[in-house]
Amino acid sequence: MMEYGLLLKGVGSFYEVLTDAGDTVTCKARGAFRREGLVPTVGDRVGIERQERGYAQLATILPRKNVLIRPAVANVDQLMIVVSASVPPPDWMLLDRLIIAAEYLGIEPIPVLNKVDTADASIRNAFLNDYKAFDTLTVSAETGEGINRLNARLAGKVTCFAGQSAVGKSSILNRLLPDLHLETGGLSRKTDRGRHTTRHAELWPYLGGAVLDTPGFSLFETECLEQEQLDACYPEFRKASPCRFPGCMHVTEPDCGVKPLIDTGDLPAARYERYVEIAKDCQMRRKHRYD
Ligand SMILES: Nc1nc2c(ncn2[C@@H]2O[C@H](COP(=O)(O)OP(=O)(O)O)[C@@H](O)[C@H]2O)c(=O)[nH]1
Ligand SMILES: [Mg+2]
Ligand SMILES: [Zn+2]
Repeated sequence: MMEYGLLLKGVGSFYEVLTDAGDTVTCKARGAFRREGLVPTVGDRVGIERQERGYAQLATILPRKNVLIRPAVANVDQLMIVVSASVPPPDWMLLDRLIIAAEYLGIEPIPVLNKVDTADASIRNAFLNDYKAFDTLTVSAETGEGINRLNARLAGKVTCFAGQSAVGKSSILNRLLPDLHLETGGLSRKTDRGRHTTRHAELWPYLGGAVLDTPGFSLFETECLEQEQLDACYPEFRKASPCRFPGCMHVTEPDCGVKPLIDTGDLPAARYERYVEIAKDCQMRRKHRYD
C-alpha cells in the first residue's frame, strides 16, 4: 500500500519521510530513480511502500512545483528574506536579488526585519517604505515581538529562511523550535560557513508545514533574465501603464510607463535605483551569455 509524505532529509542513500499520518519513516530509494536521472530532493512529496522486512521503499516522487539549488530543496512555498534592523546593516541589494529569485521561481518572497528591539529608525523606515508592495514582517528573535504573526504565516507552508550572515536566521528558528539548538552568534560564524558547504539541507516540520535554513542559496538562474522576466519580478510594476517600446528597460526610453510610478510613490526611489543596476547587469550578462 502506498503512503504519501514529505521528504525531510537525505543522508547517503537513506531518506527520512514524514508521512501524512504523522510517522517519520526511514526509506531507501528505488534503484530506478538513478537510471531515470531523478534525485530525491528535500521537500519532495513522495510515495513510500513499507516492506515486510527492512527499510521502507521510496517508490514515487510527485511532480515538483519548483526547485531551489544549493542547497537543493523542492516545492518551496515562501522565502523569508531576513535583514537586520541594526547590525549588520541591511544589504538591500541582496534583499532585492533574493526577491527576484523567489518571484522568478514562483515562491512568495517575504521580507523580514529582525532585531526590531534594537531598531535604527532610518533602517526601519526604509524597510517599511521600500517594501510596502510586499506582506512584510517585523520581528525580534530576542524578545519574541512579532513571532505570533510570523507563526500565522508559516502554518501549513514550506518556508525557507535566507539572508546575509548574522541577521538572526538561526535565532529565529531556535525561537520557533527550541529543540534545534542551532548555533548562533559571531564566534560560530566562521565555522558555520565552512560547515554549510557540506551540510545537507534538512526540513524541520513546523505548524503543519516545514521550515529550512538556507544560508546561501544560489541566484545563478536569475543572473541573465530577459527584460520581460525581470519586469514580472517587480510587483510594483503591475500598476504601470504600457511602455511605448516593447522590452523597455525603464531607464532612458521615452514614454515609459514604469518611471511615473516613482513620482506617485508606488515605486520607491531606492528600489528603482537598485532595479536599474540589476537591469543593466542582466542586459550585460545576456549579451555575454554565449561568449
Ligand atoms: N538584539 C537582537 N539580537 C539578535 C536578534 N536575533 C539575533 N540576534 C543576535 O545576532 C547574532 C547573529 O544571530 P544568528 O542567529 O547567528 O544569525 P544568522 O547568521 O542569520 O543565523 C547573534 O549574536 C544573536 O544573538 C534580535 O532579534 N535582537
Ligand atoms: Mg545561522
Ligand atoms: Zn518602461
